[in-house]
Amino acid sequence: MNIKKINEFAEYFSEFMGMIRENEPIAIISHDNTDLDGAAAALGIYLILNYYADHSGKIDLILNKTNQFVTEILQNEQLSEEIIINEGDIREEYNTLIIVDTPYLPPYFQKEFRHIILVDHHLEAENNREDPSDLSGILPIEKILCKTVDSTASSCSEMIGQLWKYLEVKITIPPLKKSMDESLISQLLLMGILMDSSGLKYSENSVIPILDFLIGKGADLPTARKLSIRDIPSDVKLARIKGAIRCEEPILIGEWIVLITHVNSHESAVCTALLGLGTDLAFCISKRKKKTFRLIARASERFQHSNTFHLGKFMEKLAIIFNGNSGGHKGAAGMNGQNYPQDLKKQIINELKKELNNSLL
Ligand SMILES: [Mn+2]
Repeated sequence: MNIKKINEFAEYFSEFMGMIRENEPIAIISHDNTDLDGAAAALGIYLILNYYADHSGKIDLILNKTNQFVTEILQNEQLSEEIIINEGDIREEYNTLIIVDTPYLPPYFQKEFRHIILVDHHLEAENNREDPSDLSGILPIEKILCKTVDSTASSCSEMIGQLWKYLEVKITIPPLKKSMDESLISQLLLMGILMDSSGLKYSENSVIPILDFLIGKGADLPTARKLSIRDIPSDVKLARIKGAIRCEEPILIGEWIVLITHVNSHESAVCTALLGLGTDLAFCISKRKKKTFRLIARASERFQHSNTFHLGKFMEKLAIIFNGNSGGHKGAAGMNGQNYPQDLKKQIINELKKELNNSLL
């Protein structure tokens, strides 16, 4: 069954909740290294099932590999008890697996399950791969009971917010249990929306009624905004400032501005900060032991979309010159090399000019 619209899905989901048989365990999971959007969406589904499903079997909310930020929030809000964090506590098999915010099965989830319900806002898995022939981790299609994939939604949290809103109107009977703190879950969903949409920058108009609903449930916009801002650690701030101070004069190649600098650590944060200053290409070197060095580079969005220059490929060339290894993409790449020469910056810029002039032709 392939349902795309969230309201059709909500209709299906309310029927699903009426049908689930007792004592058949359900698992709710998200992607590895779960971000706030994935965690909030999973918590939202958990709340909905606990509210409305006449189900006495166990519903397991499994978020065992959350990122640092989410881990801190879940601990602060004392939500850790609701959630299975250790792989050892995951049951051997589930009747239904509800997976949110990813079209891939996380590698840690190697348990048995009969059916899948998917709620996601990423592109279809098959279109999303760099290598389309690599199907590892793709959800087994034959097990998918129902899926809703809305790539116009800027977050999975807003899809779950809409599901909740729809059910609240549709299901007129009072919720079965009111044990979970709905203002807390609506707050987390609001934070998930803000996080994935970059403060609503990528949102559609349809998000507004969902925000209104969540605020009605107790979410608070200024609080969500405040909690979503993470302070940058001091060592990263210092590296960024030192990186900016140590920049050579800006180099102009065609219309593009290039900056090159050096620090001891956090080179990628330095490069990102330099892009924030307005440079198009940022390079940051750090000296390592035994005359080795590491070079990180980043390109601005506009630069990446305006020519064929590929930072990853450029780094491959530098890695050959400096006897090292490299890796990366069009807009972000790194390499390490040996025999740090005195004029390293000059050599990098010379190579860049050759390469970039070819791409600009
Ligand atoms: Mn997401």
